[in-house]
Amino acid sequence: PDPLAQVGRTPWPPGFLWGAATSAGQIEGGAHADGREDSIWDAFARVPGNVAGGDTPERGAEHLERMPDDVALLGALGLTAYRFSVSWARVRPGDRYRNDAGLAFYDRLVDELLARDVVPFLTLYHWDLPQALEERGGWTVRDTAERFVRYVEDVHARLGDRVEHWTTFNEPFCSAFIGHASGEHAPGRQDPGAALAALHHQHLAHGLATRRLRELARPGVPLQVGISLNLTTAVPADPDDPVDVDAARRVDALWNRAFLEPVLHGRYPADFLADVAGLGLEEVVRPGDLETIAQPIDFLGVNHYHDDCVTGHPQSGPGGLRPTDKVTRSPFVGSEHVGSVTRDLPLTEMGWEVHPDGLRDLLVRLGREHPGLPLHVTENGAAYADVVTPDGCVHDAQRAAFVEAHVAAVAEAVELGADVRGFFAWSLLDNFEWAWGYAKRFGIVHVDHATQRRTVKDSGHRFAALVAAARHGDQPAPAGARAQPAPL
Ligand code: GBH
Repeated sequence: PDPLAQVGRTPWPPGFLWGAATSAGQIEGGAHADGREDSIWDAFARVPGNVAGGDTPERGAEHLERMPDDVALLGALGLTAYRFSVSWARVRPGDRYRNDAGLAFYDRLVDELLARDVVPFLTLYHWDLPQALEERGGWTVRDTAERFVRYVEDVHARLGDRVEHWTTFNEPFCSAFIGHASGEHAPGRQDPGAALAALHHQHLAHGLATRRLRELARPGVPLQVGISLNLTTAVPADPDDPVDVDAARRVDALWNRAFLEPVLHGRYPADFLADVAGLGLEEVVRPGDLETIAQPIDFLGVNHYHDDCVTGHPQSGPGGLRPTDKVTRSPFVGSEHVGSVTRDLPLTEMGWEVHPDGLRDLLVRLGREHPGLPLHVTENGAAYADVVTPDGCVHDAQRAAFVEAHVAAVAEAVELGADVRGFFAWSLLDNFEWAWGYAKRFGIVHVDHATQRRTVKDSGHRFAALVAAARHGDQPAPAGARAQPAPL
């Protein structure tokens, strides 16, 4: 089927948000501008060996200075929403005081977005804890959850009159387990107990902040609060092997249900509790916490890149270790014997499987299992190398095909009844890809890291055409909404 025609026919809910996503620690740069102090990623990246090529987020994509031009790009692509995150270390340097100069940047960003009719979709925590708090125990201590609420109050005081969509956390799985168990991400700890404490304290911070945001809501300003989780479909490598079936159950528990169940239902799954028994979770959960965590939310953010085919016989699968696999500790606390295997699917440069049907099936399943909970695809995208031609064009045929296939998969999910309200491409810009530094590109807009020049890639043009088809269907696009913006 022709994807453009397909998305043009899809009954997208009114006001469906078509956006692109970024995060502060990956694009802003200005690590020490306007009084900002280190986040854990600034400190982590300075340690040799932690980030590929010795890259640091110091410059990012220099978005701090180039923000108006970047917002103009969103407009040129015909997007209706922008998902960005706020840097705690910019708003409360060292978590000591409210930094109005830091907040002023987000104030200007929101005004710039609204002036272009782009809906601001704000994330409060995308992995960048102030380093000063890490030195006091970071997410392993309960106090950090309380301090998070003070930070949220400062952000809301400045932006709450204009921002309707608030996401508390981005992928707490990664900050808990990749940050504290496998240690590939900041703060780089390798301690299962620390990972479980971080998991629980982020949940608690989510609940406390959600409750506080409701108290702070201003009359006449609608407020929608949610959380973005990286959810996956875990498939056993051999469906007839009970060891692999158990591995898939463990990954589903650790990756999906240890987040969905506390947030939506105020309980940790019983099988998850059994898998991590004795590793320290019991010591940090206090009476009443789970009630606090289960504040009603208005939407669930779904970040989806790939599914996972898993085995309980590590490295015994058909693929074994892939060239992109780094040999590190397992992020799977209590299930360290579980490993991933590669199926017969194309892979991106991250070594992640390309499987758009997985996104469709995940959205349909979430819709069935959690009726009444609107969904936003808050991230979806792919790392591939770009081909920059002498005439200044950037070709990325594989990413363009990836975007098209995934938008079509979301269209199918909508037709199958999933209540999806938005889709955000990861990412607007090539950026600091965490432990991979600038070596991996996810942008639909190319960034020349030497000159910071932006160029819309073929995938950006393709996404713009899909969005125009979705928004206007068979109707001609209104004047000013071009399906194929000229390269900028
Ligand atoms: C997102 O997370 C991030 O939100 C974003 O900042 C980032 O730039 C983007 O993706 C691209 O990486 O269990 O150790 O084998 C990525 C979601 C979830 C993908 C965990 C890799 C496997 C890690 N990730 N997954 S592991």
